[in-house]
Amino acid sequence: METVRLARQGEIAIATIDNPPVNALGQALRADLARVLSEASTDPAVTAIVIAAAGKAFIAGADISEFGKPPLAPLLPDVLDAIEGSEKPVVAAIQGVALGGGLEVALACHARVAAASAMLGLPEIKLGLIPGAGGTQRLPRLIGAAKAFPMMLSGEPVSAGKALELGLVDEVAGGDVVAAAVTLAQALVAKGAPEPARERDDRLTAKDREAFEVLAAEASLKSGDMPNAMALIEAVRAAFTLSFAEGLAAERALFTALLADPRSKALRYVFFAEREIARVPGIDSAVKPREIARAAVIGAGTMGGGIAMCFANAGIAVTLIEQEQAQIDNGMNRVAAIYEMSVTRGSLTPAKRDERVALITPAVGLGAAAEADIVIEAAFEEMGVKQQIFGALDAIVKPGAILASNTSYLDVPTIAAATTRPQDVLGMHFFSPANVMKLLEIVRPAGVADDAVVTAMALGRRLGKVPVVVGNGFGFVGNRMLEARTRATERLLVAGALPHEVDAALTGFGFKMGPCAMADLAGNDIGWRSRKARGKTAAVADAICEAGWFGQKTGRGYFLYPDGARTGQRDPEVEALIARVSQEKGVTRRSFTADEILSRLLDPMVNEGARILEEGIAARPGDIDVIWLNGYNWPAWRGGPMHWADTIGLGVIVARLEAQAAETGDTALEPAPLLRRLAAEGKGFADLKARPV
Ligand code: TC6
Repeated sequence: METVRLARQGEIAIATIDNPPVNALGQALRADLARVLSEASTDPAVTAIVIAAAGKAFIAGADISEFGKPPLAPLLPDVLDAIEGSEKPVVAAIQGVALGGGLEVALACHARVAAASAMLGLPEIKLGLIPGAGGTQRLPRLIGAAKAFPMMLSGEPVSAGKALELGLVDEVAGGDVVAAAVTLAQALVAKGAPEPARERDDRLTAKDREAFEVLAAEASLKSGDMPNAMALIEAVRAAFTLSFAEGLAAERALFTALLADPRSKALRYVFFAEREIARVPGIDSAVKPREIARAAVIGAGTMGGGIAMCFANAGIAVTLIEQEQAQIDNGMNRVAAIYEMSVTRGSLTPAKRDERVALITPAVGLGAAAEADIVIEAAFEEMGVKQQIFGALDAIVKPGAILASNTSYLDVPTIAAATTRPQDVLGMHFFSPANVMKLLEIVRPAGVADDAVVTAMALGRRLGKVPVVVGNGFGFVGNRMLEARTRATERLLVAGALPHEVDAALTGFGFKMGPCAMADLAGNDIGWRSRKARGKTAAVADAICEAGWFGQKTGRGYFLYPDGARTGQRDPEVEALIARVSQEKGVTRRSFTADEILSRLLDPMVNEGARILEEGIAARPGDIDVIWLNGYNWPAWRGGPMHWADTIGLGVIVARLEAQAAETGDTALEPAPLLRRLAAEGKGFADLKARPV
């Protein structure tokens, strides 16, 4: 099937790209584009060419799925060279998004017209790359490096209006963008095409260079673990120091090196994993969501208030329900205070704040949930409490309304059993703070209707979340794996590591926070209570709680937080307490390297992930990775725990787990059968097929 159609309007040829879903520049499209352009260029009846596109995107960029495979001719830079070298003016008619290679196509044209709603950007940085088809050379020539560099560094697209202001487009079309591009093409024929970007140097002034170097110096300080910011600086600098052709070659070399970098591979993997979650195995893609116009949230604590804010932020009316007036007043005050903080910081206007607060109706008593299309329960984490609420809701809410629990650990079918409508009951597990965190685990218990799950997914997306469907089981996916890491932390502390060493290993890996600082932030008493309820112990963590050191809120936990400090300091008393626990357990403490700590923290998580896959609690390894990236701050360029395990090699993980299991006698560290099988077959998690949860 041809991906580019050629039509004529008088003397103007119109090449319309049509390569659903987003006109990505795969090999077929590149070849068709090159062929069509050549036809139009050699047709004596044609005086100018418009490149337009059908569908929601002008061009979403290179086909990311081709990256990492042998390059197929014609290469994009060669196609662009032909466009720019055309003797007949070529005009881009941009509608929807022009991203990455898509914007580079437009930059190679002699002029650009954008629809008012178009968005233009070079997001390669987010994939661990830099523009690789001339973007770093053409954009500075068109708008100056001081403006081009921040666009490429942030990767954020700009609106058509902003693009006009920058000089990136020549015109914003009031009406039909193709018609406007045809008119502009005719004008260019009459007065001669403008200089192609590659021949321009008027923007590359000494002042522009100076401003760019200031920005480059700032960016290099912040480049952290990503090599591409430095590569971007080098490529943009080449626009000043090298000829256009040499600059292109330099950009290409940097781009090619980055393509092979494991950090970029991980980010590309994440790109597809985050889209894959929308396909829920076992549920037909034709199943339609139920309509959600009004919501209710039960419980106006930190979690419930945050969830209500998610609805208000998405423009959905929500009733926030408590048992007593004083509780709902407190909850509403908390919500108002959070909005106020955003106003003070300048991220929300007072008018928007008022709009959002007005969407939240406070109420006392479950009766106020009667009109809701969905009810989300965020009450106390105790089965009896949940069952009572769901039983009562069953008699109140209208037929077809979804009943969701925000439980983090409890058995969702047992909650559903308190109602007469298990087909409408599922879990919607938000993460704290609910109005900020992107992750949403949607728990699909046996017996829930497919359209209820699809509704929760669609709603999650409306709320700006990353919804992942998981199976029912203690701690679902994220918290279950977190518990494996928490147990690993305790083991390490008893064996000889200190809290700051454990945390440093994880922050060195790329996490923003280590497990000890995280526990101190969340409150050590939470885990303590949960352990006690389940009859579990953790000698170090329990002793810290018995001393009343609950974390930041009490000024000390694993670390000291004098005078309300947010960053902890080493606490000699805690370190002595840990040494005492080791002694009581008869353990001779030894030191651990950061690498040893890391594998002892992460390998058990991978093992738990393998069990989760075996048990059908997660549909795909990618779903687990998306959960850890969006809910637990796993560094995106490491691709998530299951991807990370694949990069290490499952054989290595199995050997390390076996050694740890033998050393500690902890059978939970024995490699999961699935992990063993994949390792024995020389495979990775990426070889697994999706299965229904
Ligand atoms: C580059 O251009 C480098 C050039 C140098 C060359 C030398 N490739 O996100 P959605 C698929 S780097 C392949 O759900 P939306 C996507 O997987 C690239 N596939 O839709 C999904 O497929 P599925 C720079 C792609 O409306 C479907 O399209 N460009 C690509 O929420 C729909 O996607 C970017 O980084 C692609 N480039 O958002 C832009 N893009 O249905 C990346 C999309 O089978 N893309 N797909 O799961 C985006 O930001 C968004 O997809 C969007 C559309 C804004 C275009």
